Amino acid sequence: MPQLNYDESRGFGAVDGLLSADDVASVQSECERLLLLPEPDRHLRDKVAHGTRHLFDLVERSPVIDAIVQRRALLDEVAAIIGTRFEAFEVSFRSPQPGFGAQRLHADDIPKLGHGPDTVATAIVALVDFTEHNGSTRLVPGSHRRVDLQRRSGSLDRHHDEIRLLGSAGTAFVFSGHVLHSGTRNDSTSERPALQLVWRASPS
Ligand SMILES: O=C(O)CCC(=O)C(=O)O
Repeated sequence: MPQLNYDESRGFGAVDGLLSADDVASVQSECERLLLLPEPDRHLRDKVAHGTRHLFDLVERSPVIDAIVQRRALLDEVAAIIGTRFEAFEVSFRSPQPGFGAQRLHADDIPKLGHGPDTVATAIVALVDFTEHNGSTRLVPGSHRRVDLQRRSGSLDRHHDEIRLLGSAGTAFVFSGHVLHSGTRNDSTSERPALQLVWRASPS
């Protein structure tokens, strides 16, 4: 049985050191390469010149990132949230520049009404240290068990129980997709790049 970090009652966990410093540098350079592609070679949804830069469909576009998404330590955490049968639904890169990145608290799935297993798991893999000030992800612990809060997805600017996910570059923050969470405004002087991964449980 693997040693898991996911805390079921709070709806999240962190895998410290999922990526080594070399891995972080490789992913960063892959993303920089894709951000610099000429327009005809870009993905239609990519946003390379926005305040928050995005790249999409990275499993198909980068073997380096594909290999990271397959790491056992990550997939074990996902399985603890949504069971052992799942597929990656979104593998993207999100990088708010200074002054950008604020979002409302939201869930990555519709409100969960019943007591059955969660159906969506999300991971944010930090490509720089996540600090209080550089647009680190926040979440509301336990909100995956609060339908009243999930129904307010996209409408809350803040919640008194919210916490920041802080850690070193290479940490993977893994949470139930039903947990209210969001990016925050990057008040530092550098970009805050991260991989954003979402898995869905396969229908049984
Ligand atoms: O980048 C982050 O910190 C979280 C982003 C997020 O939750 C989203 O874009 O839906």
